[in-house]
Amino acid sequence: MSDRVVVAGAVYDRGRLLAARRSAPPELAGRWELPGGKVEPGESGEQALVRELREELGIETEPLERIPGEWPLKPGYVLRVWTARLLSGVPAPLQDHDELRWLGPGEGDAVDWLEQDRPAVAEAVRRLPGG
Ligand code: DCM
Repeated sequence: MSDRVVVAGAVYDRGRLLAARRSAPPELAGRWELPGGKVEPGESGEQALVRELREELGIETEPLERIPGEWPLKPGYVLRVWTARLLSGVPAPLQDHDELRWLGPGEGDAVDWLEQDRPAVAEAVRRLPGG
């Protein structure tokens, strides 16, 4: 069986990158991630990303490009990451998160990222204007 895909977004707005602090499950709570979630059957990665960001944060986004690579999560799951542009809305922690932060250039290490997100975060920060 192939791995289940989890998609996450490096959401940019005005030169800053959005970081989200997980509130669940207990083993991940308090750590920061690029927000996203599982791809459902019949969805593309981009469609799942737009849906997850709408559900979890109440924002509309446009996926821009896939960050090359794929990172293992818990057994049977892999993480794929896209850069995405904020189109509308103000992100709010509606599900799964208890705090959000916009990180400017030079602030990529300001939060305690989940280990599995770090390679994609490093690449996303490099793509920030001035990053
Ligand atoms: N996950 C992760 N890093 C992300 C997004 C998700 O490690 N940037 C993990 C957390 C969960 C699983 O993927 O184990 C599914 O995410 P969710 O619970 O948000 O649907």
